[in-house]
Amino acid sequence: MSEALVIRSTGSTIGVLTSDGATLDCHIKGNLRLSGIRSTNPVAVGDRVTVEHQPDGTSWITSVLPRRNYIIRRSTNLSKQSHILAANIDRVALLVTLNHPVTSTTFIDRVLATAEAYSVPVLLLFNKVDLLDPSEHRQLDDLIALYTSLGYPSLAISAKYDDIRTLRQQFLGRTTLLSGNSGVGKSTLLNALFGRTVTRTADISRAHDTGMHTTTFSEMYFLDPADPAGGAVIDTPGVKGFGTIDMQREEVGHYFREIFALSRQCRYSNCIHCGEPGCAVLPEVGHAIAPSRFDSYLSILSDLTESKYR
Ligand SMILES: Nc1nc2c(ncn2[C@@H]2O[C@H](COP(=O)(O)OP(=O)(O)OP(=O)(O)O)[C@@H](O)[C@H]2O)c(=O)[nH]1
Ligand SMILES: [Mg+2]
Ligand SMILES: [Zn+2]
Repeated sequence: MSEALVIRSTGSTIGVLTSDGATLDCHIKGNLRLSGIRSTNPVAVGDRVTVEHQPDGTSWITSVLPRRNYIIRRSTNLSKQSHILAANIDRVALLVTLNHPVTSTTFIDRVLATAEAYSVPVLLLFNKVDLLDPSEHRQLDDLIALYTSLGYPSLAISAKYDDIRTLRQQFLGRTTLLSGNSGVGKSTLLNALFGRTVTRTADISRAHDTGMHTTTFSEMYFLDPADPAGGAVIDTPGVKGFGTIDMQREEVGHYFREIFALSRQCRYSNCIHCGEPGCAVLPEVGHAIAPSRFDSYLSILSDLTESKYR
């Protein structure tokens, strides 16, 4: 029995890094699926696990050590099944593109709300800025101003063309989960960080202007292979929707920083800001609260209502 770090999850086998620096493919003990939170994957990249070696040469993951944190998403907004994207991470780097493909603000805000719920910091990377026309550049400036004002560090980048040296600093000494829609450039950024091709990338579809789901499983890469603490980046398959996990209706506002701040002045502590008397939030939509943020808030609320009546 030994301890190991999960660095690759393909579904059927799990790649781990053992304490003596070897990589190993493991199977998962069947009873592991029954324990813990209800998710499609009992073991995620970033997990620390115990491994048992069998006489026939196979290795089995027998338990998952307690997680410092994790990021979980539901496959669709209304699905009951959830999936752990990664565990024990220091930060999520969310890649978004204004165009080619379009990342919706609802998607951004759902990821941010989930990260708030699990207390994981987020870095917003607006990628492919080389493709933007002047009016899109203004839109980009507005979004960066909005998210920076909310306390989310936000950078405009071009993973394909930028000199990556400055950006590399952001990834040193911590474990970062790369997330975002398919085709936004997660794997391109990863390759740029390494200065060589470590993983496959592909052009987005010309017909649909969407990604091709090129990355099919999650994998952790170490910036300095000799030093796992020097910085790790987890590349993940692009996701379409980002279903938030089950929460109480009055809890949703806690995960939108500006809504939460104002909600302390609502007359009722369980106000959901949908027209209750004495609400301090609703009158501020379009003023202190960006309409796009309030729309995202409402979209999560409506998921909760729908799933309740199904
Ligand atoms: N113009 C431009 N193209 C980029 C940039 N970054 C990535 N791309 C291109 O976008 C396409 C998709 O990039 P990928 O890195 O495969 O995207 P991904 O996010 O890993 O996609 P999935 O693995 O499907 O989730 C590729 O053709 C890249 O060359 C950029 O900064 N500018
Ligand atoms: Mg990829
Ligand atoms: Zn209110």
